[in-house]
Amino acid sequence: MVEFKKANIKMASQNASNIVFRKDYTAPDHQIESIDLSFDLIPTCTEVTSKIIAVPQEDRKSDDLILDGDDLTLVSIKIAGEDSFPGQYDMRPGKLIIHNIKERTEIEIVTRINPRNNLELSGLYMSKNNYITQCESEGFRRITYFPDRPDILAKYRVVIRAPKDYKDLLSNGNLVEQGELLDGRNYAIWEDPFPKPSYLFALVAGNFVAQEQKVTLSDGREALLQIWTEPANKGKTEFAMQSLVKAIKWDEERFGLDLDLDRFMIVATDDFNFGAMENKGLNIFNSKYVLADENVATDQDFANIEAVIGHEYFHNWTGDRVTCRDWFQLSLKEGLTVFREQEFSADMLGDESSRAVKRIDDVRVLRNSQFPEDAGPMAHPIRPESYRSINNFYTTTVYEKGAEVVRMYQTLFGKDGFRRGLLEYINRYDGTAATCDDFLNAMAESNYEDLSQFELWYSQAGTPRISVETKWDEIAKTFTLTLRQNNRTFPGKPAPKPLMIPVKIGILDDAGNDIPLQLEGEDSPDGTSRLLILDEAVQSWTFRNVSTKPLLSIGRGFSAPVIFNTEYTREQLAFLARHDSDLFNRADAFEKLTLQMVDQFITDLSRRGAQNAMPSESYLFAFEDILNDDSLSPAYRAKVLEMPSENYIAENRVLIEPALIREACDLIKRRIGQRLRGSFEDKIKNNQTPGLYRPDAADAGRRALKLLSLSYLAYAQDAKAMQQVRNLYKNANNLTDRLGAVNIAVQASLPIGEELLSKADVEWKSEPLLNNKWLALSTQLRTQRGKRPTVDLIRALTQHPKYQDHNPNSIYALLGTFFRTGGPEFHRPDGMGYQLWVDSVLFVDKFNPQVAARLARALENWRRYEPTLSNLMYKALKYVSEEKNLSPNVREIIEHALT
Ligand code: 0A1
Ligand code: ZN
Repeated sequence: MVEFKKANIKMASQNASNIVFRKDYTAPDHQIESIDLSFDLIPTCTEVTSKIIAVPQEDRKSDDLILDGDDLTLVSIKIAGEDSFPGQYDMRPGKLIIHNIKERTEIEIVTRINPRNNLELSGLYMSKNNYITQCESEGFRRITYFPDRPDILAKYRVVIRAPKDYKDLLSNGNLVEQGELLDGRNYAIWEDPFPKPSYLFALVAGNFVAQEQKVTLSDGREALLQIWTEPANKGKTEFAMQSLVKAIKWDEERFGLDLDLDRFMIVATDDFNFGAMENKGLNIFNSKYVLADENVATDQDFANIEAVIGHEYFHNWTGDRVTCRDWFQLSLKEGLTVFREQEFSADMLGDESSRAVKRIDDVRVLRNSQFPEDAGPMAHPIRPESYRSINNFYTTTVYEKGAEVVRMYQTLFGKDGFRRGLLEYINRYDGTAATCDDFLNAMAESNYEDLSQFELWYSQAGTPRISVETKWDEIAKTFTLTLRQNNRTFPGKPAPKPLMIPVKIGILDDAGNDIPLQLEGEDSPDGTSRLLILDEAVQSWTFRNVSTKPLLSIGRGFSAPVIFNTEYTREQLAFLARHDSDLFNRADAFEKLTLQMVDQFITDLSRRGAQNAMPSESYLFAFEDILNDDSLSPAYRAKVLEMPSENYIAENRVLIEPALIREACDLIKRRIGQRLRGSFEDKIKNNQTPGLYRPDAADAGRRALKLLSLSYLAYAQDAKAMQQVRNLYKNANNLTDRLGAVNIAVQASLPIGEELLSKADVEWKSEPLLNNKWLALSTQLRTQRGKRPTVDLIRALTQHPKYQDHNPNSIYALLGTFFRTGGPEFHRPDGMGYQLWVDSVLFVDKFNPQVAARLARALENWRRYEPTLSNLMYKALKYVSEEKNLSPNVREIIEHALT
């Protein structure tokens, strides 16, 4: 039993002055017209000279020009060409204040920074010997003193000087000059014609190879596309390049938005805190979202690359050309851009069934991680009201729920109406910094709609719950639907108001066909799917001419980010899973059916061992029916029949008991594997993808259905399947299959699990992407009786050569995955899992608070766990909270968790 240090010191009280509130926003007193930046790149002592033109605003409150700065060594300040003297400026923590700026003034500031020591990966840092920047959200202040806020839009000119072995010197905009200096160093000068906020500044210096391609834009202009990588990664950028070209074409066609630059560059780096960054004209990417070939990337990675390349490219209009007034508006660019990315990916898939798979996936992300966030201590509206560290608010709420809110405009106004509203927004705010209200108003006004109630989606947190009641009057042939919305209340906040919720419904007759829908008061039926607008606490609708027993299909296509509390019987769910014309809802019905069964298993297991429990015949029938339905694409079948994740099951339970959830899932998979052996074997046989590897949706779908089938058989400890897993690992011509095989072996605790893992350890050499995949796979090893606990192995792996202890990808792959998905291996009653969490959070916080804060979030929902575990989690959180030098990032997370 681990004893966390005694929790007897009072938690440091929140320092109110460090909290930023949305209501406190004031416009800047000075704008910055332009900035000339010059860099003398030296790893431990880079000199940065910044010449800004500050312009006082007429309605200013003060003549003080306030500049932000963090971790900078100030060398000199010149004001209007003269050396400054004492009294002209003041230094405060994090600020440099220059007094008396009453007219347009040039200010030159020289600072020194240490990129080599910058392990936070914010500002200018080094990845091996390359220089990289990351400025969103507040990294620019770690490069020079500047008003580092998104509503300051300036023109940038950048001079980069570097030793002669640095051949590639990149920044935003156009390359105006490059060459060799007298002392033999190289230099390059870049000018960005578009004014931009500081968070979009980027600089990259190093030795790279570039894949290049020219595209002709819709207006006939030609643009140069470049993807820069380290030489060792040459040949792995073809897919990313194709994705970029597709994204450019898609934005032209769908929204009429053209690339506005002559040159668009992407750089890949292994050292990056997030996925990628939309710096104007110079996107910087985590290499896992750029590099791909059949040996380093899985089908999922290929799909992710297309999505992230699209996402960053789409930011060029929604983020860069129109940016955010302040960081509370983050969802203005992120929710919108995630929505655009989702639509792009869906359009690239084309057919209805693949689009449904994409929608199911996106909704699973939302339900798996955003719903718990909205129900937990970090709940916030998509436009938060306050923060201590804005970096903690790059959340699934801001991104994914934000995207659902944007999607609802399209659901309300149709694709054309949405496009009209988006273009109106861009027209109104091009070249400026806007707010969520601006977006809503542009949408409302261009569609002649009053959206004042819709605005509540931006200010109310929590997932709305809607109770559903139906009544069929057989004689009158009417069907009445009553919806009641219930929104989460927060102590100290005003009572929530009813939201405006688009609810798409259909009604099935007893043969499973859609009934034509005719509301009371309508002369004739109109269509078989209807969009109802729920905008009161309780509302009813009555449909006419419903002559056979009806069954409601509600929230088709997931028309709003809400939870419908329905009371379907098992038979009704099975019926919907078989017949609903809406493919999303079909999958949803099947998922509900599975969740009901899991609940039953958990109850049985906790009461009486119940090792003989069996899924019901009707469940097995529905399962097999879908599995064998060749009218459904393999990808869709694989998606529907995949067991819900343990986390999602946990999310749906009142009390979380990780060991029981694991036991129930394993048992169910074993039973399904035993009972449906023939059908699974048939799927394995008929879903081979011979020949050259292609990452397209059709082949990927076949691989998914084959791996799913193999997995169920493996859980049944089927001898033939074990041999197939081994052969698949050995003979696969692609990583999806190879990794799939190890994953199955490890998760189903096959005797060959450890053997395959050690093989992969040796065979997947010297490739960071593969190292991380291997680390993540290792976290899935199940602790077997009498054997070394997985948690010990994870701790030991932090010393493994594949693990880079300062690299975010490594940390997320090993520790992040383990804390998020480790189930009972992490949630151990002896506290060893939480001890590793404490040690990791504290260790990482010393050099990278952003990454540490993300790890820290793993325990925030501690209150929902069984008492033994929640007690230990509480102690672990308390222990971390007592660390005096905790970063504000981690402190914010821990304090939220504990209050
Ligand atoms: N704007 C990027 C995400 C991003 C945010 C913060 C970062 O560093 C702290 C890096 C990237 C996007 O949405 O793609
Ligand atoms: Zn984004």
